[in-house]
Amino acid sequence: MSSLLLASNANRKPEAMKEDTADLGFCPLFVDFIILTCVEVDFLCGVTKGLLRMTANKDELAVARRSSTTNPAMPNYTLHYFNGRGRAECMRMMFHMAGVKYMDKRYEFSDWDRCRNDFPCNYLPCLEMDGGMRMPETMAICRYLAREYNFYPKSPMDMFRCDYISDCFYEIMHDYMRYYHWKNGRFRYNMNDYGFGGEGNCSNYDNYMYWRYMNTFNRIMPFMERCLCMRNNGSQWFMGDQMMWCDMMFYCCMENMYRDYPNMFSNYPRMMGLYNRFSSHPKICSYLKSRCNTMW
Ligand SMILES: N[C@@H](CCC(=O)N[C@@H](CS)C(=O)NCC(=O)O)C(=O)O
Repeated sequence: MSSLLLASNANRKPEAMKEDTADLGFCPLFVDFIILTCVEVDFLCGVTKGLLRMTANKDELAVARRSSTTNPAMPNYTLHYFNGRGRAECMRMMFHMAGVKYMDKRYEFSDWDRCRNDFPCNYLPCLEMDGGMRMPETMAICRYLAREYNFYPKSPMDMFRCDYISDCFYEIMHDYMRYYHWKNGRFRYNMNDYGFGGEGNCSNYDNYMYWRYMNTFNRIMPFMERCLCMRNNGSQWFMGDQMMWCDMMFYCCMENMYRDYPNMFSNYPRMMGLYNRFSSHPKICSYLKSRCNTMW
């Protein structure tokens, strides 16, 4: 940030700079405002440094202002992800539950190498607004949507609880997804293809990745079962009598594992109940019936 400001000041005449600093302390040029606004956008959206590479333009600034909670006008969303549920499913669910239209852009693995440089951090999911800013990071996107469409509780303590529950389930999903990636973070398009991604065959890698997500699962699940019981004796939702984004995260993170291991909830009866309650909720049920049927 400071180096960017220095770079913009470097184009100015020394006299002008002297005047500015003498009279006004610091007199920013137009370009400084652009950079500052870009940083403000970056900050507002919780986006990492990678986005600073993008040049601010009118559209981006408009997007940043309009998406503020003080202005209810709805941006046009494009959700970029692969042709699977994976990390994007919770976002699709929130869009559906809130009745918000969005473009569900799905990439085939064969397209990915061609497009990956167009995305911050070179991974998906990514939420694009009005064809302008592209925001990375699953949890940042989910939190943003939950805040915008009222799937977040109101009090700071409840937000905290809703966050850690969501984070715990995402932790399990992250390790599960990692199992389907090479060590270098690239997707393993073909699961018969073992190894470290360019480092030759090594089934130890698979054993380790499998052990890792099972270990994470076993550490987190007992606590989540207790957490569920803390409100309404676990007979409703994680936050009590209202479904929040942590319930959606729970379902989306568990779905694939549950297909792989149908008895995974045998030690967690309250969560088994929640899973069934969630999938039979009328709006969710209609979503589950209408969505694309994919393997993962
Ligand atoms: N920290 C990111 C990780 C995202 C991630 O790893 N996405 C995978 C797909 S699930 C990906 O895009 N991999 C890139 C690749 O295969 O090249 C998040 O939580 O959103």
